[in-house]
Amino acid sequence: MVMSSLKTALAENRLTIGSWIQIGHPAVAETLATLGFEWLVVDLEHADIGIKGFADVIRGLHGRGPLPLARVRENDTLAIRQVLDAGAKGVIVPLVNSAEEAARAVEAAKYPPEGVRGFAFCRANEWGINFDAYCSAANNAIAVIVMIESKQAVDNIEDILAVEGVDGVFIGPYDMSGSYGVTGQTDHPLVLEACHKVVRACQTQGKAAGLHVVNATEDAISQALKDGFTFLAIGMDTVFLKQAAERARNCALKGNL
Ligand code: 3PY
Ligand code: MG
Repeated sequence: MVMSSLKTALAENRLTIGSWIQIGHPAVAETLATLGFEWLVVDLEHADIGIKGFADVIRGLHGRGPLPLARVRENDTLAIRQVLDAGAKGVIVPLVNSAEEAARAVEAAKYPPEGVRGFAFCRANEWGINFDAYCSAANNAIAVIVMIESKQAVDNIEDILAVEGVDGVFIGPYDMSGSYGVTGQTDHPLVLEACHKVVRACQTQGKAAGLHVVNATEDAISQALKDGFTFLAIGMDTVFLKQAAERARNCALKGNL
C-alpha cells in the first residue's frame, strides 16, 4: 500500500476534487466512478448506510479510479476501525471541536504504536493475504481529515491543525451555520468569516482546507476555489438526482405549454 495520490495531494496542498454518496447501492458508486472524481466519500453519518452497506458501495469503486473514503458516523474507535478494515483509504470524522478530539480520531485510525487501531484479517488486507504489507504501510497511507463544523472548532482551529496525523480539515457548512445561529444560511457573513479563518489557519500551518459544496452550482464551486479550499467535495448523489430530475421535468413541462 503506497502513499495514495490523495495523501500526496493533501501533503502538497494541491487541489483535489471528489464527491459524496448517501445512497447505499454500489450502482451509485459505479456511476460516479466513471466521471473523473479523485475520491468519493460514503456518508455513514447522515444516511442509512451501515458498515455492510459501506463495503457493498465501495466494491462498486474497486479498480475504477476514485479512492473510497468514509465519513464515519461519529468520532469513535469502532466506527473508524470498521470502515478502515472494510477498505476506506481515508476517514472524514464529523464534529471535531478540539485538539483532544482530533487526537482521538487520529489514534483510532493508526495502528500501534501511533494509535489504537486493532489488527485483524479484513477486506483491507485481502483477508490476510496482504496482512504484513498492509499493516506496515497503513499508518502513512490512510488520510485522516477532521470536520470543522462549529464555532468551538473554529476557535480551536490552530490547535486542531497542530495535531500530528491530521492531514486536513473539512468544513461542514450546514452544521457550521447551525452553530452560528443561522441554520441553513451557508453564505451568511458569520459562516463565511468562519470559513475564511479556517482557510487562513490551514495556509499558515500547511494543511489542506476542505469544504463540502453540497449545492454544487458553478458560482459556489468557483467561490470555494477563490477562497483557497483545496480538498473539495462537490455535490452529492441525492442532490444531483433531484437537480437533474427537476431540470428534466421543467423542460418537459415547458414543452407542454
Ligand atoms: C454539514 O454541512 O454539516 C455537513 O456535514 C456536510 O457534509
Ligand atoms: Mg455536518
